[in-house]
Amino acid sequence: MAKDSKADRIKRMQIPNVEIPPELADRIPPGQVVTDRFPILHEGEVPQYDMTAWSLRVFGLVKEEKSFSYEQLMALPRTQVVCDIHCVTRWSKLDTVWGGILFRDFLRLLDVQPEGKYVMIHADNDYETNVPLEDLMGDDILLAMTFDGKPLTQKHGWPLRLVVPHRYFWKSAKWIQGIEFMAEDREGFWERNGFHNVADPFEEQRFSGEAIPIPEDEWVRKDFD
Ligand SMILES: Nc1nc2c(c(=O)[nH]1)N[C@H]1C(S)=C(S)[C@@H](COP(=O)(O)O)O[C@H]1N2
Ligand SMILES: [Mo]
Repeated sequence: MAKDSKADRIKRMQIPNVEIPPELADRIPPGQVVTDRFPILHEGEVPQYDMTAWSLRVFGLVKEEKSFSYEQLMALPRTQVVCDIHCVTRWSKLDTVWGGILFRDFLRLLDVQPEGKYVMIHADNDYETNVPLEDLMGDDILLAMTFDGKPLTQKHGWPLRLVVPHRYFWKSAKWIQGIEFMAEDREGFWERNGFHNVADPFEEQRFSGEAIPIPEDEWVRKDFD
């Protein structure tokens, strides 16, 4: 891991004394701050796409590799999910409204081999994040196309992003390009760089190394909608 990695910087930050309204207490994971705004966080530049050339590629332990055009995905049945989201940099946003394809429904279009128990999400810009398949089977896991009833903005992942509300939000990859099924778990980008492999916000699984409950307010200085 790099010497002054993001995980190291987060570990060094001071713990603010945050008051949580009692009626929301059980929805806010330890060490999180609620925001009404929508922070924009990612590595690299917002990608631009030629949608006639865009596709979502499914590969790895599937009987048959498949590529889905945007049109094909648009034609699939949609589900709406209302959920709370939690970023490892300490912000949580409650009651976010997403629309898209339920991952579980999408899976029915694929022939995943029985050994394909782990998933790597491939996204721009060379972003990867890993999730066990089991964690993608819930009724709130989306390949999302809309936020608040409108198409995703480019900064929030248009045309397609994953939404995995029960994990820190870095697992909710924006600008998805590929879904790989694997027999063994493999670490994604942040998972290789000091962050927890599982990333359950309620267990405060922020870092792989020492689990120091120290907040970060880095996101406050970032872009918002
Ligand atoms: N492709 C890609 N997806 C990504 C990231 C990224 O750097 N690249 N950052 C993750 C992180 S750390 C967070 S908190 C959320 C932020 O999503 P938002 O910008 O829509 O709030 O995207 C996640 N998905
Ligand atoms: Mo994040």
